[in-house]
Amino acid sequence: MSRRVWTKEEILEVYNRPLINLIYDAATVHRAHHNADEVQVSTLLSIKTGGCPEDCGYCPQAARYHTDVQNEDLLSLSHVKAQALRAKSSGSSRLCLGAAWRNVKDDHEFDHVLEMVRTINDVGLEVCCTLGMVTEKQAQRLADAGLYAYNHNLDSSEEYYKEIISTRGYEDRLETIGNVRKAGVSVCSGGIIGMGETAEDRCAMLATYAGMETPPESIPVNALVAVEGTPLEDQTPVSIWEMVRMIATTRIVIPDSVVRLSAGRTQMSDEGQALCFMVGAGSIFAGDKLLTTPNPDVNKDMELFSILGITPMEPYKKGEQPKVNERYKSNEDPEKRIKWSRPAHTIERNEVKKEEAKVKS
Ligand code: SAM
Ligand code: DTB
Ligand code: SF4
Repeated sequence: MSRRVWTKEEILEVYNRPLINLIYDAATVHRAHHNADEVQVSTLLSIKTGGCPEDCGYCPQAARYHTDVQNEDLLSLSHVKAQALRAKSSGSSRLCLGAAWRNVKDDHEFDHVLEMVRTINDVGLEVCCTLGMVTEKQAQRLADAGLYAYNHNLDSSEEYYKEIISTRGYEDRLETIGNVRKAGVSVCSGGIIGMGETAEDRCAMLATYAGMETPPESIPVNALVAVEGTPLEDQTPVSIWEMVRMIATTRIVIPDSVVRLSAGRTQMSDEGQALCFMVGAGSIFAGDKLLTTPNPDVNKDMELFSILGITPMEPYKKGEQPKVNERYKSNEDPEKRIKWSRPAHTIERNEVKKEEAKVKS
């Protein structure tokens, strides 16, 4: 069945419907396309924190803003594995690794991230990464290491984006999303509300997503977390009604994607979050920290799930577990991998040791 094409104006009409009707319409669409009593839960882990060269106006990790974020180097593999096991035991089906990078570089740090991806995939959790811009080849390497999803947000409309970020363009973001898609990795891409944008900007961003050949499988809707020291520190927090409108509108115009109720939940009441689930939110980030800012306690989230009769979704409910490609089991770029040019070559000393071991056993 072909999908409906939505113009920005049509989406705005949906967004501006009387709220009581919008809630009903979105809840109806949600139930026609999804299991409304199941919510997917992801844990976020900042694997490389702060010191980012970009100027995203909302971000506490940009080096040029003076926030309280302490820079941290890439985490160790054992730390990441411990966090993966912890996330799994607390009910998450996905671990999302975030790095304060402009883009991925083909260096030893990327090799290390590939190791992290393999390790988490082995633990039986879906693995998501958000590492900035990626080339098609890098996205393929992540896929071959067992990556399930990649997060890269458009953040706002193309027009308003320019007010928020100057160090890379909307086109760059679209290109990364395309590269992820070509690598066969599930796309997670959404935006932030509360940055001073208009309802038209929010709907224009949704029109871009709805118009994609394949819209993102996951669409995070973040409410700005206004962090002291960033250019957006004085933004008035969005009301819960705006969040409900945004989630409901996303639900109606992109019915098959999973809408993620993302940053900003510490400011929301249980009842407000319940409305978000009602109108179409099908996933959340759990754990007491997002990347650098606070998030509700996971026990509190599970209590709310229990009140609402929601169960956390099992991993791989919406897609198969990625297979690790044998060719990429080594850290090195296959094209640069050194070939053993003397396979028949033997070293006498080693042969003697082998013989000695045989005699002893
Ligand atoms: N550096 C990578 C990038 O920009 O793609 C990955 C990490 S970045 C922190 C991921 C996303 O987090 C951003 O695109 C933005 O949508 C969201 N984000 C960052 N700071 C935020 C804030 N203060 N409030 C809400 N969302 C935020
Ligand atoms: C997304 O859309 N929201 C998450 C995730 N993708 C990476 C990040 C929210 C970050 C909020 C600010 C912080 O904690 O630093
Ligand atoms: Fe850097 Fe990502 Fe923050 Fe932008 S959002 S400053 S790219 S960490």
